[in-house]
Amino acid sequence: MQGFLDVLVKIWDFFANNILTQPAYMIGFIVLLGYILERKPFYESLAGFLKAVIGYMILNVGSGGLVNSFRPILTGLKDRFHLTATVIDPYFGQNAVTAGLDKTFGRTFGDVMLLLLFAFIFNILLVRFQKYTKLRAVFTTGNVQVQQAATAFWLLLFCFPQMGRLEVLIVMGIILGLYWAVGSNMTIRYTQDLTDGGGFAVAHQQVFGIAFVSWLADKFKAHEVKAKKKASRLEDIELPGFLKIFNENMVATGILMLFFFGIIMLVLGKPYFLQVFVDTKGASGLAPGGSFFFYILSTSLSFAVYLTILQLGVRTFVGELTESFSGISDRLLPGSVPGIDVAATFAFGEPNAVTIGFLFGALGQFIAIGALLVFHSPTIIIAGFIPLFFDNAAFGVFANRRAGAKAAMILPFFSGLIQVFGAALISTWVGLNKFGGYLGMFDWDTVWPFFTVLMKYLGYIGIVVVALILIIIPQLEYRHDPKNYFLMVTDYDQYKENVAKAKAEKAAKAAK
Ligand code: ASC
Repeated sequence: MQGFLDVLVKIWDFFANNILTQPAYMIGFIVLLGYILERKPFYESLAGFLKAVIGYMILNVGSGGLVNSFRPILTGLKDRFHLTATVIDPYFGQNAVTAGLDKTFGRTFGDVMLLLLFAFIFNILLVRFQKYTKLRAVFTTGNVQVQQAATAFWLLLFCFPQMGRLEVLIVMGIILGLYWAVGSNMTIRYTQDLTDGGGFAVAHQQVFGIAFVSWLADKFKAHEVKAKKKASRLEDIELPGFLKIFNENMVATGILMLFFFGIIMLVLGKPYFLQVFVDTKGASGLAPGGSFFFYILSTSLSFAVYLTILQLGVRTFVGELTESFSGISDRLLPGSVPGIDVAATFAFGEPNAVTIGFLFGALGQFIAIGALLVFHSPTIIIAGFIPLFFDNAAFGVFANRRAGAKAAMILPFFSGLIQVFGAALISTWVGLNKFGGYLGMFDWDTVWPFFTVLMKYLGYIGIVVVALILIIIPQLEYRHDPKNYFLMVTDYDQYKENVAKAKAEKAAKAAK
C-alpha cells in the first residue's frame, strides 16, 4: 500500500512540476488533445503540439526578458536608498509566503501545490456543469496559479489560523477554483471583442480588473458620445510634424522607455550598475570600462525588442490553440474556452496602448509611493515590474479598444494608485510585508483584500458570503444577455451579427 502511494506521489510531483505549472506544456498538451479529439492525423497533431509549445516558449523569452531586465532596475531603488520595503511582484510574493508559512502558521509549502490541484479540478467541474453554473473558462496559466494558491493559502490561514489541513484545502480549493472560473469567465466578452473571436479568455492576476476597466471604459465612451466628443483610439490619432515618428510602435516604445528607464538608471548611477556586474558575476550590469550611456541605451531599447518577441510568440501559439480547442469544446467541455496568459492580449489591438498603459500605471504607482513616503506609512512599497507592466498594459489595451486614448491613460493611472495603496494595506494587515514581498497584482490589491475582510470579520459565514458572491456573478452576466451568452464562444460570427442587429435597432429607435 505504502509503495503504491509513493508511486502516486511521484507521478503527481512529476505532473505538477513539468506540466501543471508550466503553461508552455499545458497549452501544448491541450492542443495535442484537441487535435486528437478532432481525429486529425497524428503527425498533424504533433506538429500543432510543437508549434504551441515553441510559440509559448517564445512568449516566455519575451516576458522573461522584460522581467529580468527591468525588475532589477526598479528594485534597485530599494537598495540604493536603503529602504526597508515590500516589493510588489508575484515571485517576491511567493518567496514571502514560503519564508513565512512555517514561522507564522507552522505549515509547509507542499500543501500549496495540493491546493492548486484541488482548485484546478474544481474549475473544470464548474465548467462541465455550466448548465447550472454558467461558467465557460478554464484557467490554464500554471505559473501564476502557484503564486495565487500560495497567497490565497496565506490569506485563509490569516483569517482561520486554527483551521485543519484538510479543511483549508477544501475551503480554499472551492474559493480559488471559483475565482479562477468566475474571473476568467468575466473577461470572455471583452477578450472576444478585442481579438475578434480569438476563442480564449484571460487567465491571469487582473481578471476582475479587466472586466472592471472594460466596464468603466464603456461608461466613459457613453459619456463622451453623449457630450458629442469624439473618443479617438490611439491608432486613429494623427500626430503632427516630428511627432509622427511615435506612430511607429517600436520607435515610440524605444523613445519612451529611454526616457523612463534612462531617468531611473541615472538616479541609480553608474557605480550601482558596476556593482551589479560584480554581484551577478557578469550576468548583468555594466562591465568595467563600458560606456554608461550606451548601457542605458541598449537596456532601454531592449524593451521594444522583448515586446516584439513576446507578440511573435503569442501569434505563434494562439492560432493553434483556437483551432484545436474545438476538439475539446465539442467533446469534453462544451461551450468552453481556455483561459490563458494576459500577455496574449498584447498581440491584439493597438501596440502603443501597451506602452501607454504601462507608463500611466507607472505614473500612478510613483505618485502613490511618494504619498506613502510623505505620510510615513509603516509599509513602503517598491514598484515591481510585473504588476506595473502586465496589469496596466492590459488595461491600456482594453480601455483603448473600448473607449480610446484618454481612457487608456486615465484608467491605468488609477490602477497604479490602487495597486500601491491596496498592496500596502493588505500586506501590512496580513503580515506579509515582514517577509519583503507581496503578490501585488490588481485583483490581489482589490478583490482578495475584500474577500479577506469578509472572512476575517464574519468568520465561517464570511466564507459562505464570498462563495455566494462568486457564484452569483456569472448568473447575473447570463441574465444580462441569455441569447448571446453562450453564442459568443460557440459561434462568434453569429454572435457578432446579433450584436450588430441589436445595435442598429436601438439606434433606429433612438432616431424616431
Ligand atoms: C505574472 C507572472 C509572470 C508574468 C507572466 C506574463 O504574473 O508571475 O511570470 O506575469 O505570466 O507573461
